[in-house]
Amino acid sequence: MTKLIKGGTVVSPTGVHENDVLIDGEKIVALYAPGTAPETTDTIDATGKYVIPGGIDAHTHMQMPFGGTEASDTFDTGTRAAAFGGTTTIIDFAIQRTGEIVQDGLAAWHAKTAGECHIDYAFHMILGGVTEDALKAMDQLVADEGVSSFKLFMAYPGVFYSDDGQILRAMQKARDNGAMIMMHAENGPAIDVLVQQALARGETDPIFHGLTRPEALEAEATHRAIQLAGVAADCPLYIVHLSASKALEAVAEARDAGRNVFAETCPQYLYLTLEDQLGAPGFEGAKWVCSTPLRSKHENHHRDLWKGLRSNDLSIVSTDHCPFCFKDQKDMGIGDFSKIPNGIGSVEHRVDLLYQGVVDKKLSLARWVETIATTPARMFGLYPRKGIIAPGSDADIVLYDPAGTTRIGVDTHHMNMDYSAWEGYEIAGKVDTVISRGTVLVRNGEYHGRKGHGQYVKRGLSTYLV
Ligand code: DUC
Ligand code: ZN
Ligand code: ZN
Repeated sequence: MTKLIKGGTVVSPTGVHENDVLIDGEKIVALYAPGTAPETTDTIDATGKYVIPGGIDAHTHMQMPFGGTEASDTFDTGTRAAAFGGTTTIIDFAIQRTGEIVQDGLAAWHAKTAGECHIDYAFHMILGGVTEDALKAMDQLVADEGVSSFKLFMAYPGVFYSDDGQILRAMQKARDNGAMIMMHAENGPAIDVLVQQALARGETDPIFHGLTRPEALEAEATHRAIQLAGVAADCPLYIVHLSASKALEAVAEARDAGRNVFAETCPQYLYLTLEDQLGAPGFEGAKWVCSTPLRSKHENHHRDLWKGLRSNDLSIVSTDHCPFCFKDQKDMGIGDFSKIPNGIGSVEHRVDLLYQGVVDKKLSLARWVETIATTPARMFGLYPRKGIIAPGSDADIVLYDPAGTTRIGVDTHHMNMDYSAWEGYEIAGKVDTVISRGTVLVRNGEYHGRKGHGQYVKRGLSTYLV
């Protein structure tokens, strides 16, 4: 069964071209100069639209157990919402809890996802305990399971935390088997001291979540992670959810030195602030409690992060989608900010929020596509199957309408959340059509996809290393 996407403007990391795209079954088979494609009965008119590779969100936490509750999007609701927003692949984090066998943690994520996803999915593995067995399991996951990246935490002592010795051992293992170490870079033990001191002073409002996680403790941990990866013979290192200028400086310095050090940021760190959101009156700020935290508008974080995206010191924009409802979840922290479950939900809005950066002349079209689709695929071993519009690649394609408008709000979003962290945002652009492996999931705002369409994708090693 062939399908022709006709009359659109194909955007790739190398630029913008007028091309018609021929799909056969689940694959892209050819690109044609306008008017030169063979006749097909099934044609999608893309006149006036950008034709881009389906978005890849490399950092999600669907139904993640956290902070005494569970992230409110299931794999069903979260991947459907992702599809509405132009994302056709997620990489979610399977979890090995401390004391648990790594493979059991992975099996639990396969059980949660089987038959539930609307779009394709892959896994990173969170290591909650770097033991001899866990180190051996890293080899097995890379060789057999299609899991080629492992997340460690310098934060959350007593939950996911790894000390420097454990981190170094995991990095040495990754250096040997080719995997990527992903790092939550915040100095958890120091943060915990600040949290206890704040609570003892009666500082319980959500804004103190941000004030007890200062930039210096993100920058310090980022720097330390980079040094440890250097000791592990330049083990590939990827800093997740980077939020602060000084952490970015540490990444930029390593990259200038030619190191295999990479970082992502998330939309919340590009648009939202400590004062305006986390500092909202009363308990309202809980909606924006996430870690790393939102940063001060009186510093230059937004400016620096957009610049980092242009210069490729920030390679990817992921969401760290970890939604909690306000009622019965976020409100667990009334009177004690440290009990607010950490996380923001944005999986539906990443493609739009980054397109707004194109409209605002902060990113080129090519860089938009690169940061939301192509580099995630290359970084995490999905390329060229995904992340590019090219013959042989999966037909994961989004038609994006630059003349459209997207209004974000709880009444219209598809995520399982009782509020929107982006309420009232209006984007000068709109997802028009979403295609996953040749199947139309979204067209003209209507949903044609189904639970179970999404398949597990085994990943190879990163093809982004220097
Ligand atoms: N940060 C969050 O905001 N939520 C889940 C875990 C994390 O590191
Ligand atoms: Zn994290
Ligand atoms: Zn996360």
